Amino acid sequence: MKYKWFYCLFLLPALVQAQDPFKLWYQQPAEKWTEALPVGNGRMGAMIYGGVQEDHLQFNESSFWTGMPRAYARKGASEYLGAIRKALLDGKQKQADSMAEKHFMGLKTKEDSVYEQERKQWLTVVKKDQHYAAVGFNDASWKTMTLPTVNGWETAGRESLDGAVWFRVKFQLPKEWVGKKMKLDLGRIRDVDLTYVNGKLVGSTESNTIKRSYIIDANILKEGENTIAIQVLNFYDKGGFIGVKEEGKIFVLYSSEQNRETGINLPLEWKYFVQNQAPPTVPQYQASYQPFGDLYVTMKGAGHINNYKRSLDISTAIAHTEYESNGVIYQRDYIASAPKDAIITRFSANQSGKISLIAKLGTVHQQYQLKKIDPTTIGIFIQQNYGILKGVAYLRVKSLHGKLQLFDNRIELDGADEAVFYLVAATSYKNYQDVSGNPSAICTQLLSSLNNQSFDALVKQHTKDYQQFYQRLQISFGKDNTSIPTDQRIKAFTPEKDPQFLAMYLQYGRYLMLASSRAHSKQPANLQGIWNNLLTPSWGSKYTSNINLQMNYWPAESLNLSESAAPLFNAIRELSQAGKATAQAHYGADGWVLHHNTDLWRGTAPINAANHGIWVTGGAWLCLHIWEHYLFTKDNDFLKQNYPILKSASTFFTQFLSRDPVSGKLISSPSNSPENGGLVAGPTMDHQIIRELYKNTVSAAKILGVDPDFQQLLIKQSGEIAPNTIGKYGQLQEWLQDKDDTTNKHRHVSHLWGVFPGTDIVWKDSAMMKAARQSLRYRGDDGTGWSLAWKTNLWARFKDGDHTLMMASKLLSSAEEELGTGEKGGVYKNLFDAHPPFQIDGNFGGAAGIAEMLLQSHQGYLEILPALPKLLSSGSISGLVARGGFEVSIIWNDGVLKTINITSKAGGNCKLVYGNKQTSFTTIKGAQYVLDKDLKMKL
Ligand code: FUC
Repeated sequence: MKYKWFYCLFLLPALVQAQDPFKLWYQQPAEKWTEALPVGNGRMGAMIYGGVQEDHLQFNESSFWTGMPRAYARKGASEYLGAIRKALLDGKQKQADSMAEKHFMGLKTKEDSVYEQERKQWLTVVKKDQHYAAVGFNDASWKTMTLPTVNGWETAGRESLDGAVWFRVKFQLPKEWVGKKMKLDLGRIRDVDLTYVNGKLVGSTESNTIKRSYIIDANILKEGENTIAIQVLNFYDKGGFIGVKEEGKIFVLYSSEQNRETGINLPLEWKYFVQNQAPPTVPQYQASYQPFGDLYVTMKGAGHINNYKRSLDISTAIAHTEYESNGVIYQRDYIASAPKDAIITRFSANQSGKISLIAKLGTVHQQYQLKKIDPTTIGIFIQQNYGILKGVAYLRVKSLHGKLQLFDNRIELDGADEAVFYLVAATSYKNYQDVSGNPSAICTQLLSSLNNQSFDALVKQHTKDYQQFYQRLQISFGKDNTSIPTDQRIKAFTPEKDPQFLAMYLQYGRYLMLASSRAHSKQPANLQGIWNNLLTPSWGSKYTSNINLQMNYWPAESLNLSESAAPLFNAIRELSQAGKATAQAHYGADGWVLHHNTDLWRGTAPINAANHGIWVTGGAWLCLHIWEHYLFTKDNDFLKQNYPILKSASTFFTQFLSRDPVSGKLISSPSNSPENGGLVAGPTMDHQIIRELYKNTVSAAKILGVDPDFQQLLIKQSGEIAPNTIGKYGQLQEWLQDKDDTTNKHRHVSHLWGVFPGTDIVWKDSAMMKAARQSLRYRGDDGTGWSLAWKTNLWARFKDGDHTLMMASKLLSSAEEELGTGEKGGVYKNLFDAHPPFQIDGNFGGAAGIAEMLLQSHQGYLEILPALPKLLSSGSISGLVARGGFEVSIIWNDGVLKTINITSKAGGNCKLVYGNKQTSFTTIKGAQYVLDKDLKMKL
């Protein structure tokens, strides 16, 4: 019955269907960031716009964050723990919340009271100097800005500008308006404005939300030229004139007796002057991931263009742009090489001497220097406004023929046959406690390791490296729609017409994983993977650990990219150290704890607000990834190395859990059911996670033969934790009390954690499974990107293939509404997941969910095609991985299994279930087993 691998090799070609490379492609350059194509090597990432006259690569480096090493836990917080718990048990949620808000949140970069003082002082200084408002002030030397700046300074060439900025404009008052009381509308201004007309203060407001509308007395205005001067004071992010969304008139002056439509438009070109750009820094709970730099390549003399195309081949990880101009075909290839840890791009043409260009480095950070490093290299040196880290990037050019000149701020090349650019970047970050790195030295060393190798050789090395992972898994769902560009394909997508798009989405998830999380990067994929162009990205582009960070790694094991989880394990190890201080300060407990967010500096204390920041099971959930890595790989050394992390996490809960006087059960308090319902005692999700942590810690201890007493303690406590409960609507209760609101469509489905990704609720307890399913029905089928992805996985675990497919298809719908400017959960043109805005968890969770339809292995056996939708009735997949260390290939046809091929990577027993059939056999490490639709071993 046992088959050595060489016996079965001949069967493999049948399983792995030949297919076209998976490509994203477009007929026009990217206009928006979410149209640009992402490349990455785990540590560096870039977004490629592919413009003809000017190409733009916006690039990132995974350790470039704001902030610095510091303490996050609030000493003395634990003194309030008892009182907060008691208030919750007494039903006084508001009181518990305000006490927690005051005494239990983690530390910010500075205390709010200190900041208020600094802010007051700064305002006094900058407000003192108002002579810029005078009518006679000469503003000839000031620069010009077009207003409004709807997205803040960032779109007006004044990125990262915080501080005091003066604006001036002149306008003509018609004769017939003289003597009238007027109104001046300016829209929203961030954060404070002092508005003057002809030197007189007419209004001042401090608010991000109030639209400025000021009355101007008749005696202030005069016929002919009048002057408006505004001092704008901005403290953090998106300063300036941000709030004019109405069509038609923007800055309007009108008679106070009439409506604004009768008014005159003020000019939109304003003079401006930066008076002071050092306001006190705003306190932050955690740091933000930062953009690094930009490479701009301007093509000299680009004429009329034909046949433009840009693409990203995810089977080779090569991006490409090409077009024809004046009979010459121009080509650009881009790779993010992991072996060389560099982004490399080649500009070439099919005729010699046609490459003439100017290449420049830039950044959205305000403090930077440009410098020629050597005859073929320029560099950029960046200092952040809000952090300690320095960033350095070097750009080296290697050209074929032509005239090459380098200056501090640019590379100029004329009449060359081709140009290859090597871009490397590094920061002074060494680890979360050490920022003594030398980024220039790292850049020099990275460039020297390129060793003068040809572009073709580097591409070959890159492709080989990438494909060793990528090619492990192949998938086909049949029909596709690749003949139309990807932006149109998204709009045309239905699973009937283009099932292969779902296969591509799965592979794209794998591509993004390899691009944003590789062992050498040390940093896990954050909320945006590795790609970010904003100084103040949504949620800081950090690591939210109440679903998002974990979801990023859902596909890592099952989709055969186990090595990509290495940065996550690195982060967990560091968090398990950093989280000890929080466990002590906030709970007086041993072990480690992580709340709902973390950052580069491994903050573990509660942040944002008591109603969702005090949530204790972020670290315990991360421990599931350690255990699952073991289950999928059976790597005993890994388990041994990481067991102390599980033990320490469990230790925390053995001391943290408290007794509910009503039920007598152990409960988690204070906490919340993310991010729904506020601060409570005993949310269901926590109990599921803690039970799972205990179970896995006990299993690990048993395998390693250690800690028998501790095992007993965990087993005993586990039985005392408040159990899952079915409520009055047949739902799985989200809280201790039966208080679920069946109309609540909240994006988090936290109490279903036990169904997926956990295993606290499985089909063995079909009543509980059905209650969980009922809860999901109540929550509905809509959601943010990641919420759709979670629901995809849940419906797969409920074994409802058609519902699963419906959810996955929603994930693949266009995020950009046809009409208007709205966005919803779905995909952007570059197939990035939209929360909205862009958040990468949906890409990863969605990829995992598609696989979950085809194979599940969380119940102690491999279930084949557990949730196959009717519309995916024929297909094949090879290289899926199941718990137990089995690599699985499946072919199915007309909704029926045809063949399974299993490679045992660790030996051991293999139990298979397909429909109502099952079989079980002992495997030998390295051997392959082929079975038919009846689960009979094939000869
Ligand atoms: C959690 C979610 C939000 C968002 C944020 C990054 O707080 O509730 O929807 O995804 O993380």
